[in-house]
Amino acid sequence: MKKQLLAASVMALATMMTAQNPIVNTWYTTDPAPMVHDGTMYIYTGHDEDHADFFWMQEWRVYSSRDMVNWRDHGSPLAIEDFSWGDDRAWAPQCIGRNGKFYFYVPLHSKLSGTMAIGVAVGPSPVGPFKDAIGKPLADGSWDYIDPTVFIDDDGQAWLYWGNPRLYYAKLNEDMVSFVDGVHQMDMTGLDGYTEGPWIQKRNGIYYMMYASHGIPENISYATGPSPVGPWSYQGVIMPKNEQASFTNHSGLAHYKGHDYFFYHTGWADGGGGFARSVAIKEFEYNADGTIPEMHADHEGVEPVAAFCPYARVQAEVMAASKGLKTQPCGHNNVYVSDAHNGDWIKLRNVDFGHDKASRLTIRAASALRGGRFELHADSVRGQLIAAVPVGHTGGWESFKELSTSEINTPEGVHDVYVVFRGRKGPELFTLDWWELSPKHRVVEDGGTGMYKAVMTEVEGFEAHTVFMPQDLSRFSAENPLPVMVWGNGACRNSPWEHYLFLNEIASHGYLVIATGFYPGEGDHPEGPMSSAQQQIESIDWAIAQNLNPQSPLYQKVNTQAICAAGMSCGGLQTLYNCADPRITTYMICNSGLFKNPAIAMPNMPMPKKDKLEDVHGPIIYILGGETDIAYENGMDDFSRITNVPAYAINYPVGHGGTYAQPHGGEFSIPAVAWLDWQLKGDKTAAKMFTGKKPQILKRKGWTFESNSKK
Ligand code: FUB
Repeated sequence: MKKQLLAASVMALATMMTAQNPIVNTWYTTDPAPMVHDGTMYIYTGHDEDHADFFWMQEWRVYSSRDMVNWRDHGSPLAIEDFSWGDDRAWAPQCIGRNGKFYFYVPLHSKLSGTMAIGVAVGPSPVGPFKDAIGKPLADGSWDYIDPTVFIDDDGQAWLYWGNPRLYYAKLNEDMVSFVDGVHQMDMTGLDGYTEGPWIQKRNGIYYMMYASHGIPENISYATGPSPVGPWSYQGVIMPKNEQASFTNHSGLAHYKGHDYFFYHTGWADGGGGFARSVAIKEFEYNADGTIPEMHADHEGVEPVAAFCPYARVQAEVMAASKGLKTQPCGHNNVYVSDAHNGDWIKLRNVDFGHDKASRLTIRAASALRGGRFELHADSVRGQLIAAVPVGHTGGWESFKELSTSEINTPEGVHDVYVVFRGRKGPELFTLDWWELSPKHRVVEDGGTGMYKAVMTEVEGFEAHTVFMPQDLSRFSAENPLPVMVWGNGACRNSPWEHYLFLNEIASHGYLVIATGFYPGEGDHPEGPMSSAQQQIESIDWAIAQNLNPQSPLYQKVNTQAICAAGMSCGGLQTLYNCADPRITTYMICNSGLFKNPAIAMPNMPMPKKDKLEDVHGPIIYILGGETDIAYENGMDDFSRITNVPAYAINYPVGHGGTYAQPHGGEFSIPAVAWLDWQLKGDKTAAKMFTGKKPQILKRKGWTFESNSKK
């Protein structure tokens, strides 16, 4: 018997570790209503209380995901207390956005009528904070009034539907919180077996009314029609009854990142059942004629539609699965993980470490008792240990402390990840707010072809900059310091992902290269707002500060008298915008030049006039992509105007994109390194690339060369 029990619990654990359904294991979640907003899938749910014997539900909850498998718990931004006129039964909700606000429609028991009513809350974001929008019910006075569903038709008319066992509807005014012409009863013809839980959607001009049917126990069925009010034609059962261990079922539909999903609820979480339900998801494809196929509840759930990045702060309440844990609110939209005992865990799926490494793991944890040990494992609860952090007594379950370790064993590529709580058997160990692997660094390619293998790194506290430098800084000193290049990106991107091979190559020749913009994770192209010219100035400030800071690994290793300001395309304009900075020694303008006709510039590009060139106070080189380079005319025009300093223009016929993305930055890296070696290190051999009767650049295939210097 003992053996059987053990086998059963091992099986249950194995299912928990592999199953994606139900999607939340910390609390019971019911009546899912999906909403896609701004690239994120949100699910609004009810919440069955633990150990309940009826739908004694007190609050609504919100979860979100960008990959469909790792779900963030946003806690409960709306509860019965938010409605002064309500006192019980926080049943099936739905939320929708309009004009920058979010309208959260809910059924609850009304103190005013003693029956059920429909309320509406409003908030500034999908996760609230929400407040009762009108201080009274939208519709009150009937036990039928449950389960609102809402949609906005293509003509801008919003519709609200609800009801059990009859279906009601109302047209919403543009304000979303009042009705155009009162409440109407739907003609139920074609809505065969209608019970409750309506879900309305429009697809390819067809209106779909999906609902729980023939209950209880309930199927999910649907009908279609040519208008928001029918007439409806019954289409059949989508999910048959008795398959998900809960006598109710409640469904929603959403299209996200090219996939179609069906949301429902089950009694499958630990201790689950008819009053302890949990949300599940199934992916499906519409049939060619627009009908919905029959589906069956399953434990497998859905596959990820995006990779999860482990290098941004990971909220502990983001989970693909968990064992033994709960979540707790702590202020608006802040949630932490609680109830952790020895062996409990959180799983994250499809976590992409790429080839980046982290230097530190920081966690935010608290304990009112003796704490325990935070462990991060790859692949399984006992898989490769990535890092571990001991947590001691902090004075309370919400007395959070940041704790860290620098012993990190970062795996490569894509893995599932487990946060495992370890400690004494029996007591609660510690609460966890978040964990973070930082800062990132990566050896790009083979570290570069120069004498000093380089590394690309993110620097803590130096927001929106990426640093490339030799890995072994012991080879540099006050006698042999690193010259500096500060770089602005093409299109004023706020990440050097287009140029990192080129920049890394330069660093491998013994340079400290500081690029404007966020560290580019592998395959990751951070976009965000455009960068500014000021970020290049911050790069110079940072290099100088490092040289003066005894705590910095670059202390007394930076040649602050040898600084090249450089940039590609828009980054070249940023460089020329900054050209008067007296700390700049030399300039490298790549695929760029001041606009002869500023009217055709991109918005927010710096657009100095041509007289700005008078502020250039050191040797300057234009590295252009030949006549097909969109910047060719502007760059060559700049070059022809510069007379007060040595100026060079070299062209390689590849167009505006240059060769930056080729291995080691391609052909452009050759003159770039030679220029820096000449200008910042005084290397006479390197100078030959640009000087003499036949500059060596002309011995390389494809290049043209011009100079204003007689030498
Ligand atoms: O969750 C309470 C009720 O159960 C809902 O309002 C119905 O749709 C059913 O799921």
